[in-house]
Amino acid sequence: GQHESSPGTLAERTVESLAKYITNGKPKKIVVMTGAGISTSAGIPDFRSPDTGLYANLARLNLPYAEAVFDISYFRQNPEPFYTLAHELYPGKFRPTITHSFIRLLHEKGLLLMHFTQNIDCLDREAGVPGDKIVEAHGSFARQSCIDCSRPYPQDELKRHVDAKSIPRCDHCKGLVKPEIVFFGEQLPAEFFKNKWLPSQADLCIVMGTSLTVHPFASLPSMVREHRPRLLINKERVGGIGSGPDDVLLLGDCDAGVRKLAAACGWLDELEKLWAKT
Ligand code: CNA
Repeated sequence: GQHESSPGTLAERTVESLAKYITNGKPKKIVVMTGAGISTSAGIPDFRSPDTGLYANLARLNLPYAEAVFDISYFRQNPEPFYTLAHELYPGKFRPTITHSFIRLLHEKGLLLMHFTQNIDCLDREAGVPGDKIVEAHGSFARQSCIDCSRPYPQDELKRHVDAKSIPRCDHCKGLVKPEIVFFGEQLPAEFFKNKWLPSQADLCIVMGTSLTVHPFASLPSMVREHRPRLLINKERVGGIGSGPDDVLLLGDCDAGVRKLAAACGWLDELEKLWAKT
């Protein structure tokens, strides 16, 4: 076939070849990039999957357009749809997936350079990935503040409001309080810009569960240097990954793809045990 004498780093563009590359004893730096698709099996809907995605199910919130629920100028006028959603999605209700545990396993093996995630669900932390190995590119529910005076707001107070489906307001200026998740029209956190060059240092990049449609996150995989393999584990092909001589595709469910890769590396038992303890 045309890949038999591939000019790339991998002998073949297969999971088996990739597993040999990962486990060949030479130190490896792996950058993982993820999105909502790694949390759907935990029960958290993604945005863009037809039928099951949030955007397909927002009609009940009477929004002018689906993205309005995460639009900062819309939120100023009408914070209720966002807080309805926050009530459903607030961390603590969901168990990390085996894909989250796989990212932790990479860390325990000393292979994880950084996990860049667009997710706001904190499931990577809950799976035991340390905070200094995570860039929450779109923020998270871990902090909240006033959208006018920027004063921080106590976590337990916010949680009370989210549970009660009421709208929290700043104690100082009465401005609206919002979890520090990045809305459309808002700047990404400084930690994203501080770390976004890291993919250029990676020996391997693993992209999972993202449509790669939100910028600037979507440009991270293109920062990986030539001849460094890129693996895509996703239901659909995205971001042009799959055409390079060292691109490997595992199309389908993330958890199944991660199990396949772990098995090829000889880590499957270890991974299942790690996940069972989570
Ligand atoms: P998206 O645009 O909804 O894309 C999800 C991608 O994952 C699609 O390509 C799907 O085909 C794919 N996918 C879905 N389920 C699976 C699965 N089980 N196995 C493999 N692939 C699957 O989501 P993105 O993350 O790319 O979009 C960026 C937004 C979504 C970010 O701003 C997030 O904050 C936001 N979001 C986050 C969460 C969360 O924190 N869990 C949930 C919903 C949306």
